[in-house]
Amino acid sequence: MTSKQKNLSEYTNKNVMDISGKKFAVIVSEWNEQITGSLYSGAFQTLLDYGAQKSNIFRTDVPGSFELPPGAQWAAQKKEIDAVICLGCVIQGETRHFEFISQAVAQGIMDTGLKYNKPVIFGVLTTDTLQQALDRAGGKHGNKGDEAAITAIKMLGILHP
Ligand code: DLZ
Repeated sequence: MTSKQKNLSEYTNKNVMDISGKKFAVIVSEWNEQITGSLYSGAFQTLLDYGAQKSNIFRTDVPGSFELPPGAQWAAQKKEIDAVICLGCVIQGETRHFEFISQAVAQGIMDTGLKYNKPVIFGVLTTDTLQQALDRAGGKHGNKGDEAAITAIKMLGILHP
């Protein structure tokens, strides 16, 4: 359930580190691309709003959310990349695929961040329905892509001030 207090899409504090020279890799899942495209638009615009250069934002698409961890690892190991943002959307189906994918992706993304000591952000929606995903990809609950970008910036300030 989205908590109003924790909705970083409404985060307005611009007193964050200077990211004009920082390079961001954004790994985007093609599965549920209507949703992940909106997440990307939100993340991209938020990075620009906070001072990132357009030429310092590098998008790479992967087939599904399950492929986000290897995509993140590929990006995180590059010296020039400062932070990685992973965007995906896993929607509950009739089988247990949802649990396997969500768990593996969350763990893989966490492991990658710890391994490379860089922000590697989990911008993956895990919802019961398409409508819940739409609500969180530019709908009534904001855009989790914005939140993922803000989280990357905040973690950069903590890990590499
Ligand atoms: C196979 C699959 C299914 C059923 N559902 C989703 C989903 O809701 N969201 C998502 O991002 N990907 C899904 N996939 C694809 C897997 O992530 C992965 O691409 C394939 O299992 C191949 O490894």
